[in-house]
Amino acid sequence: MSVTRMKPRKRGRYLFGAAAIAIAGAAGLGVQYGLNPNEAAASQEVVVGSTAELEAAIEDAAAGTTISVKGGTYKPTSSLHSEASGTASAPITLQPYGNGEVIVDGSGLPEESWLLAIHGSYWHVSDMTFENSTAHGVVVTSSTGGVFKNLTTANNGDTGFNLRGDDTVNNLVENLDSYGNYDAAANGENADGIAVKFGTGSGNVIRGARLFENSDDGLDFWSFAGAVRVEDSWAWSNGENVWDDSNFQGDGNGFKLGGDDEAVPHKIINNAAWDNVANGFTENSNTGQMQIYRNTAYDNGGSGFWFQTGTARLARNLSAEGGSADVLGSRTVSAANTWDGVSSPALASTDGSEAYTERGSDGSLPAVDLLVTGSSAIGATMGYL
Ligand SMILES: [Ca+2]
Ligand SMILES: [Ca+2]
Ligand SMILES: [Ca+2]
Repeated sequence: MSVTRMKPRKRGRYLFGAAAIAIAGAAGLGVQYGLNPNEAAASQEVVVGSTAELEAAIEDAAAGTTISVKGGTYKPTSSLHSEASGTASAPITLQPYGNGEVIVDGSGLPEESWLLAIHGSYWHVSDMTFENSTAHGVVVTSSTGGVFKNLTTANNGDTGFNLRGDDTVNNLVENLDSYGNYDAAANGENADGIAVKFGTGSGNVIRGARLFENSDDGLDFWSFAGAVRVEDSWAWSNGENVWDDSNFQGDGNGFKLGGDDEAVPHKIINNAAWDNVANGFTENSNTGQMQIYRNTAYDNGGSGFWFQTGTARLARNLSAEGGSADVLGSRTVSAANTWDGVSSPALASTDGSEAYTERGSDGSLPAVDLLVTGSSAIGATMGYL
């Protein structure tokens, strides 16, 4: 007598309680409730607890899918990849299950693989770590309406977090920690903390980031033709050759605000750059009318602020202890900065170790005294404006 094994049930797939009730209640009333059968069917949570389940869940994601990942370390052997899009009302959500700590470790990937590769819109990814990739940590291509919150991208083989591609619109990257990223293949020339590069699009915002100890730059907007707003973010100790690379090529700017002859009016507000190998804030070759307001540069190897060729407007910025003088060109507009004669207020602390303090439970920046002045007239607040 043969034994027939029961086919294992697909576990961990169920409707959100509230969604299930809403759908049941809306049966036959889809129009009235703004639901159609397709949307209702797609609205589901997938709970994953193994690497294979994580790979499949991302591969199978569709508008309305919530992927909830149990606490643990996941080690995929190929890129976590999706070309699916959510919608504004039915995003694709990737998040921890409950309060679990989720680490996605890319050290088992083939060479030159991106760890999380999303080519689509309305993804909401939060509260997870992507580390040790053989190339980029997270790459989000041609996304509208993405929300990437409380992520850590660390020790990857190229840039930690990337937005790129045409039609990169209205994405929010909030409270990112991105550090230790290093592209050995190019001797550190390319690995930034966060890169918004090689694309176009408006409405993108970076807020509350800590970008440090990356081989190239903290932040880099090379060849991106769309204004980005960067606020309340810190970049430090980028470009230091801690990898003992005898042909090291990392640049080491805190905030590199352009390149490849783009002219883009980025808004750079209430950020701080310290202890970077090169400049704190640099236009690179961006000639656009950027707004550079209430930022602090301290003890960078090059200039605190380097805006030589473009039309940037700089106001109420604090620069101190730069290795080189601040550089402004004839077309910049400058008022009420330290180099305009405003005296630098006293700094409460210059102890950089404070910046490593654990974030708040909601992912917010830690409270520090580092580079705090208490001034409402000049420099960064070292918190949220
Ligand atoms: Ca570089
Ligand atoms: Ca760079
Ligand atoms: Ca270089």
